[in-house]
Amino acid sequence: MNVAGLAAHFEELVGGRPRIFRAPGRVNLIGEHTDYNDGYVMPAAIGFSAYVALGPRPDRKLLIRSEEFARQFEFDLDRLPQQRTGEWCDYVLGVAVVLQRQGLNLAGANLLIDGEIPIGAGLSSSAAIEVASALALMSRSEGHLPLPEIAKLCQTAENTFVGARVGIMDQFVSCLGKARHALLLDCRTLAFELAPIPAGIQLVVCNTMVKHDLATGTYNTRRAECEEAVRYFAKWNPAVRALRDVSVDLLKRHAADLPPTILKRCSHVIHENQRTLDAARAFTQGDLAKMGELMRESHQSLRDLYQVSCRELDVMVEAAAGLPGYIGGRMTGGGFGGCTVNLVRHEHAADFATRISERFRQATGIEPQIYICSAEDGARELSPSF
Ligand code: GAF
Repeated sequence: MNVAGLAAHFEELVGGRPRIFRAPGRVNLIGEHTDYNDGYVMPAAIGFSAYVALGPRPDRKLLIRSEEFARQFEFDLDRLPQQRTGEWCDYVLGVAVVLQRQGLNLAGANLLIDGEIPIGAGLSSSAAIEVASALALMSRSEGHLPLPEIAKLCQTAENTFVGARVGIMDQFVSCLGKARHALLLDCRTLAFELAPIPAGIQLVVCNTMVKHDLATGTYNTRRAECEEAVRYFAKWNPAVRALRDVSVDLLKRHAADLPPTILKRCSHVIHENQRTLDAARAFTQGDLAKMGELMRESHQSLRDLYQVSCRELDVMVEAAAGLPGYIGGRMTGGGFGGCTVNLVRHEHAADFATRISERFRQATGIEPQIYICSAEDGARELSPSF
């Protein structure tokens, strides 16, 4: 449904012209599973978005509907559930709860949510719904928060309410992404730089159609493994607060003493941080060969050391090799399914999409979806100009 269609449907269901808020999904070019280790990431916001249409209510109720799910939810703003319901509305409700906990006085509203980001594809449909909901709900309060604070608040909602211990990357780039740029983010300080995507390069996102679900165990297990490593290194150097503080040298010195699994996890994170900084430099200098090499190394490390890839993601990465215009690619996002991201020269992008689909289909029997994307702007209110 397009934005005008969403507004028309809102008018039909609820009456009155809504305000509409949009927040994009993202693709991460490099820097995977580094955000919750206080490290570096380099995502870009993409053209798939979540939309929230909002209209005021005279009472203190929050009515939440979706274009995708039949069930609708009604809550009393003075008695919002303080624990997740296990339903799709948790992403919106969690944001409302955290806004209230931060002292914002919310007012009654009807919300209609629409999303075009494939769910469970690792393109951050949840973060986009959270960010669009935060903008919408804040528009019914007197408070105003800057975008980095909104990103943090949405992350808190996902951590404490939904129960997925995600880092800050997805919410941050959904808020602050910029058209034609990737965003190099220091996840400790939230300082960021925009890295222009070289002219003539297209982001081709290939969906394996294998769904992943962050709230289920393995993601949180990886976080716990990183925390175990931090506890170990902090015994030797109390300045170590996160894997970000562990140098390659320190890692080498203690490699023999670490349990093998923990060694693999920290090797990935520590080298991935360096790769991300190197990639940002390569990108800015237009050194695409270097960028491609770093993306390939990142994938291998995620596959062999962090162990968050899966057969279909590996097949999709291998299927890109040697195709005309291909610069580099890797799995993107949390893993265990979802998408790969590929840098492809613009003039070859359509052909790349056709040929990688064929190769993937032959190897797996699965019909993939391929999205030829560009980097887009972060979240904002669309109305009244939509
Ligand atoms: C998911 C999480 F939401 C992010 O915070 C990040 O950890 C990513 O997985 C892995 O890099 O998208």
